[in-house]
Amino acid sequence: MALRAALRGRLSQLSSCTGHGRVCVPPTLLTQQRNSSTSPKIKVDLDQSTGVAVMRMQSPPVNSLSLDFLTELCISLEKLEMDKGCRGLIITSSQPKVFSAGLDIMEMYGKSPERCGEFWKAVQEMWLKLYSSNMVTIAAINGSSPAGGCLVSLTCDYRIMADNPRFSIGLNETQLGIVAPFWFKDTLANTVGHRHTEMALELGLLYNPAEALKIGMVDQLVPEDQVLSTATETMTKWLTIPEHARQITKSMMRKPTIDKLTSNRDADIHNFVSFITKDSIQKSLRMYLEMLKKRRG
Ligand code: CO8
Repeated sequence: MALRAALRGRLSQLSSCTGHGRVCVPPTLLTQQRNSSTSPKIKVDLDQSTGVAVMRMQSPPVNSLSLDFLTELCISLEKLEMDKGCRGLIITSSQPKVFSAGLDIMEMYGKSPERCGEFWKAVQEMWLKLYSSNMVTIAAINGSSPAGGCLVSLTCDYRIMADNPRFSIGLNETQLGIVAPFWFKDTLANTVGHRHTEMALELGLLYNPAEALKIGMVDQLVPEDQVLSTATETMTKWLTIPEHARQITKSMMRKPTIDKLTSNRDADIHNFVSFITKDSIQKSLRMYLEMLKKRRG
């Protein structure tokens, strides 16, 4: 509990002083371990010789994005972003078969409005940090990646997915009876275009790897055991581009989408809280949770 409170305190410090990207960071964060950190849910290994960090999500069973998970993720990202020795980030999963199951549904079910608001602020913060990162970011998608898991992948500069037809990826929110917010929608539209986004979101489509490649939701498919090595090779190529030019170009492409959320954060939190706490939405979430359990049994 003490760790959780400390992490949350840090997250609120971060989000109050960072609009997004690399701005001011409390000095306490910078004095923590810089090269390699181990925490219960996120493991980061930075190779000093290449400047590439591998971030492994390791929260069994399915890397669902809980408030604690998001808080750790944001702190790890902030540390890497501030580390001049780190130029590239590969995000992958330590769990077999699952990259991330997306937002932790239990964070949205049966929770107080205050707690829902705190959770949503952390989701926003994660997206802002990832989407505006100055680092080259590559998603090494070694398992299924629905909803928020897909969003994490979409924030990256490049996506490599394991070519296993049992895995799926997509923004399936409507299947849960909930609505992906405008910045989820914008991130997908920026990647696959308006028409694919419209169909994907309305139908809550989950794509197998071949389908995801076809619409441009992922950039490359490789055998499961080559996902990380291919990500490392791809990173080497991206890092040969002059850094400043690449960063400005990335910012130019993404800034309008980022600005849309940063100028509407409070309203977006308010919308989320009033939507998710509705009885009808709570009922949909309960049914979805029951369906997940039944599918297992
Ligand atoms: N949150 C919480 N618990 C989860 C989640 C989740 N997202 N996903 C799975 N679990 C739980 C399961 O209920 C199960 O629990 P238990 O062990 O108690 O039965 C356990 O994790 C393991 O799950 P599975 O047995 O299903 O694991 P598999 O390896 O067979 O399958 C999958 C992995 C494919 C990831 C599968 O679990 C799955 O499809 N999960 C649901 C994914 C999903 O639909 N996520 C949507 C989350 S919503 C979101 O991210 C964006 C919301 C935007 C909000 C907008 C509101 C306005």
